[in-house]
Amino acid sequence: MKALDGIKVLDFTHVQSGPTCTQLLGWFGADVIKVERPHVGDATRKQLVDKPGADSLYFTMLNHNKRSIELDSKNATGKAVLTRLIEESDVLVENFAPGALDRMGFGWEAVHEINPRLIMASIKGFGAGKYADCKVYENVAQCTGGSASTTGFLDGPPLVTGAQIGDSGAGLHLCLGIVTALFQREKTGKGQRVSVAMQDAVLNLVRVKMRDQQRLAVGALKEYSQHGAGIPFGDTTPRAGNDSGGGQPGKILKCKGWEDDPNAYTYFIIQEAVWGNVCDLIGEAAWKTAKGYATLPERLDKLDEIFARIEEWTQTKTKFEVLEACNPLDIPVGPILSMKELAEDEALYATGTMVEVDHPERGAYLSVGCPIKLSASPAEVVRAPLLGEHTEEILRDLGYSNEDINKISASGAIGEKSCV
Ligand code: CAO
Repeated sequence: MKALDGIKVLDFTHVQSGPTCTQLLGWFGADVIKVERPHVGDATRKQLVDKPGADSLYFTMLNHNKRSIELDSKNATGKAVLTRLIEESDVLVENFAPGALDRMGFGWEAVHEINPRLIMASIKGFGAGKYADCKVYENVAQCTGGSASTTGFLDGPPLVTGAQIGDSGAGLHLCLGIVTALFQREKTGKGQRVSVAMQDAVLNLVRVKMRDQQRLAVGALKEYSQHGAGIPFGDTTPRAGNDSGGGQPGKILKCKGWEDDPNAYTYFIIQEAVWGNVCDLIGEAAWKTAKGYATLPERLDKLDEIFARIEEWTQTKTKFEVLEACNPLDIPVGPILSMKELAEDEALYATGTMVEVDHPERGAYLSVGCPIKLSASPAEVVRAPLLGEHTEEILRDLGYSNEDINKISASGAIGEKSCV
């Protein structure tokens, strides 16, 4: 048994943000039915193609544990089938451009009337307001949600991050909203709307930078190395490079081999509780008691000098030797792991965080499995569906006969399918 066994999800999502959400629901055990335009499908099926003719990794890695139905939701017969699907579903998830669902005739009022128990969950780029009509992609959300302005180095331009906080971040937020709405429905029997704006999701994830925005009003952000460098702060949270910016100063430092290996670096945190251990490790025992170094507030204007000294030490070790030396001393460090190293990390396969999946068109490929581990509902990764692979099966589940399916096919609503 899986946590969401018996929950039917009508998956009207595409690209990355929505599919991330419905993939999670599938991993938790929901029956996720992905509705795709006949012959076309989710655009990502044919984006970044690495094997001609096969669905791309872009698509397959975001659409595990789903069934696919080809259905034209603008065709009259297709609309009738969609109405049947809505009647049978618990959740409808979509991330179309603003207004697209209304133009199809399946806006909130319409679906709520068809099935008052249905939870309708949507991702848009922005919430209500002046930008509500905009189409939005990942980096637009990172820029408009405050992340880009606070990422990068002080003397460089704003920077987007590789973590897909706009798309996958919005998908995660939406998933939590859906499960919460399902929980509330247990008590009320009623569905509701769940909405997540990508801008809001990003802003939530850079909440600490809004904290710093307010602290600026009362003076310098002393945990930023900018303070020690004597560079004045302006009126907005600055880019802080690799500073932690939190209560425990940290920085990315070079390790042995950095000249040739772009990832021979470690993150190094000088946690207050183990300051003495850090001093002993790098051969600066005098700093433990020296005026200007002994306590964190005294040290804040010397972070660059202190990290430069620690880096002299880290450069004598590989990033893994740094970890081995620091871990027993409770000094938190993080080797910079490349995608290649992660793809080869056996421990991640043992927990199911990395998986190898077989696919009829692609053969075996690697994917990231479910990062949320439920002890009584372990996720098993099932390959992504081919376009329309389950059209007939889903129509039969709805009670349609061979004759019905032939008629639906003849209407053009599901592409060419014939049943004898
Ligand atoms: N049958 C018939 N028509 C269908 C269909 C189906 N099964 N599925 C989709 N369509 C139609 C839609 O109704 C829409 O038609 P109209 O514009 O005529 O109403 C059309 O396909 C295109 O949908 P779209 O506008 O959502 O797609 P797009 O490629 O133009 O825009 C995106 C993509 C992502 C920018 C936009 O969907 C969006 O802003 N979504 C919300 C924010 C979001 O999730 N962004 C993250 C994307 S990942 O980086």
